[in-house]
Amino acid sequence: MLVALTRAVSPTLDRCELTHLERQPIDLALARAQHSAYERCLQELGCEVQRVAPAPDHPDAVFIEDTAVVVPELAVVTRPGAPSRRAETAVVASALAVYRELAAIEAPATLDGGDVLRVGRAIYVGRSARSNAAGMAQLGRLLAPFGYTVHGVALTDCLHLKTAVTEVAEDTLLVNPDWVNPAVFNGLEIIQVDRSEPFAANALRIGDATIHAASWQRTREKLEHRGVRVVPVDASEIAKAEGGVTCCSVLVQVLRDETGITPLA
Ligand code: CIR
Repeated sequence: MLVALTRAVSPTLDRCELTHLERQPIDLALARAQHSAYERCLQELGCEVQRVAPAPDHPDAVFIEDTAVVVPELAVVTRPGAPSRRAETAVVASALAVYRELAAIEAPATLDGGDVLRVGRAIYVGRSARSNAAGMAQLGRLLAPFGYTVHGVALTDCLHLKTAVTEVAEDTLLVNPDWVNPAVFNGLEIIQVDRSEPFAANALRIGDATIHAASWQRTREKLEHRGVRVVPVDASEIAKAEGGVTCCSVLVQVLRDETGITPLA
């Protein structure tokens, strides 16, 4: 079973962190409706959606992805790069403790989950303004015993690594080549976003389907042409907060047995 942790859209979303975007008005009611539709989409794709406690005073709490990196063997609670976001992690850690051993990124290291892309045993970490070298090194030390290798990836002009690249099918990446060099991902299939849709590289793969923001029609056509099953969702309001479809969930593969819940190896 796949558990998707989510967190409600905060009433303070319009005070979110912004790095590369100008602030524009966010329609809170629409943001909430889109977020609920996203959660329904996760359910329809077979996820058990578990909403953790809301954090109304934390504008960016809906972007739960940044608070944790989960692999089958461990959950690593991050230390987000934006100081305003550091208190978001405690509640997520409690939720994850049900399913995984926990580890944590410790100061002065910083790491945002949005900078971490896992493809098999390769962990790519964006060298962004949010994730520093110490964060990458700590993640590497925590995951090395399980056979993972961490690779730093240079980024330009975008917030997180997963703003620029995500996995959309087995060993197949959707990439914006203006923000990350596709040559870094040697040996993997590459699909490039349509040049007119720079933010279209953020997609969330669930089983044999890929959730993708509905606005990116040209990139969707490219994905479908390559055999990817795309499930479009409206994400206009979180996009104004510099978020995308990966940002709004933390996925945890679990196996329930008679004694309780056990992580899948
Ligand atoms: C931030 O700047 O932290 C939020 N406004 C957006 C975070 C988006 N998260 C993500 O891409 N993983």
